Amino acid sequence: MEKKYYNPEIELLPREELKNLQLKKLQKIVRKVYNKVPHYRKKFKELGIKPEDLKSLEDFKNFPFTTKDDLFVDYPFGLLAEPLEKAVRLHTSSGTTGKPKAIFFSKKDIWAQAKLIARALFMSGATSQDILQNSMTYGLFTGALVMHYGAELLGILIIPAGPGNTERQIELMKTFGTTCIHMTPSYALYVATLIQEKGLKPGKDIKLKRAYLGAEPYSEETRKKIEEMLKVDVFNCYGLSEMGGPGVGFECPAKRGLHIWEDAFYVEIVNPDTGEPVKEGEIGELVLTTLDRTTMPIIRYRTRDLTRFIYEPCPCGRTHIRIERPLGRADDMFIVRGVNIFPQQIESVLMGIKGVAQNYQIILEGYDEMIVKVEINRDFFDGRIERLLKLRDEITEELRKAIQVRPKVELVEPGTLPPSEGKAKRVIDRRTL
Ligand code: DLL
Repeated sequence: MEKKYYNPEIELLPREELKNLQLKKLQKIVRKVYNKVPHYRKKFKELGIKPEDLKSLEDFKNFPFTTKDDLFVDYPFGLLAEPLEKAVRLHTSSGTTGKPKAIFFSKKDIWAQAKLIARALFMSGATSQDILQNSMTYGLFTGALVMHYGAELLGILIIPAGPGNTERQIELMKTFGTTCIHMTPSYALYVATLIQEKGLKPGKDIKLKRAYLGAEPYSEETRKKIEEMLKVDVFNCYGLSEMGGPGVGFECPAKRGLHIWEDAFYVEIVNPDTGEPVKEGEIGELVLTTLDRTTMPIIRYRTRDLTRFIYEPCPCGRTHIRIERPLGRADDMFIVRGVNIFPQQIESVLMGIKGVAQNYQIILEGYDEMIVKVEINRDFFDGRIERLLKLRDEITEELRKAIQVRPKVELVEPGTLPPSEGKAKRVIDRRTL
């Protein structure tokens, strides 16, 4: 019989047993950070809490959060729970301001994360017969290397292409018969457009089967667009450097939410303002705890990412909880004329409109003016102005319905806006407010 699960004992573990396992691991990790990390000990003391107070999972909500700021206390080694010599790799993640977050991995941490990735790739249907072109950035960013190790562990042939040089990317795909790609969704849209423009036929000239897309938020409409353009199955992959990089959450073939590997992460969703758990099914901030990390365990990390739990059992049979595709970070939200807007809302409208190409940009300027620049398909520039005006009106109206603000929409030719090879910068705020 065909093996459906990479690690059935864990992936199908009944929830009660999964929770028991989590409690045991949490008790260990809480003891470890209390004993080994002065900053955590101080935080525990401030709340008057001790590791022994963790008797049930319910008790865990009384333990302190870790925020981004905590990562900068006694920077860069302050949160290490083991001597530095145990660490074998450093990854960083550049925040919006100043110093990058520094995350250290021991050998054990590297292979633990690789196993989670191998499990996730297997879940998507990948096997050692696949060829994965890894077009995330190699280097301090976790995106490429962490995926690389996981794919190798599964026996996949990796093409460590890195991002950019799209002509070469396509040549690699053609020459070596790439079956899977790993990149950001914004870059995938760009690559797909170039493939189309070259007149290459997906399925014939390019033999892609799956695209693992993550590292930034994207909408269901974008997924569909990429799936149609490249004739692939797109799997959403979520992660963050603080939790080891990609592979924290991953879609299964049901493609309805991302499973979080709960044997490796304890997951909560809280109200971003109060820090209290949200009501069942409500959107809130994802809070994650590493259960297996040795060198730099992090408890109750406030990711700033907004999502909600999906509680229904998954048709794939896995018992690990699913989250809705992350909406973006609370920080990604911007306010125009008093309305809270996420870039993903705009993307979702644009990518659902026929005629819209792959790239767009949101510019905020003057006194709360919002301009949406949209690249549209080349065949619209055939001199028929009324067609262009109609499309512009349609986009404006659809956006107004979705976000309650009427933006100024500017249509531009494909290739006008800066292409994204990694995480796209969608919003440019030049307001003088
Ligand atoms: O982006 C890790 C990663 C690499 C994930 C490759 C997936 C694939 P950071 O640079 O630390 O790490 O950025 C993490 O990016 O908190 C989210 O806000 C956002 N993000 C990552 N994946 C997704 C996704 C990597 N699938 C931050 N959907 C996270 C929405 C995502 N947002």
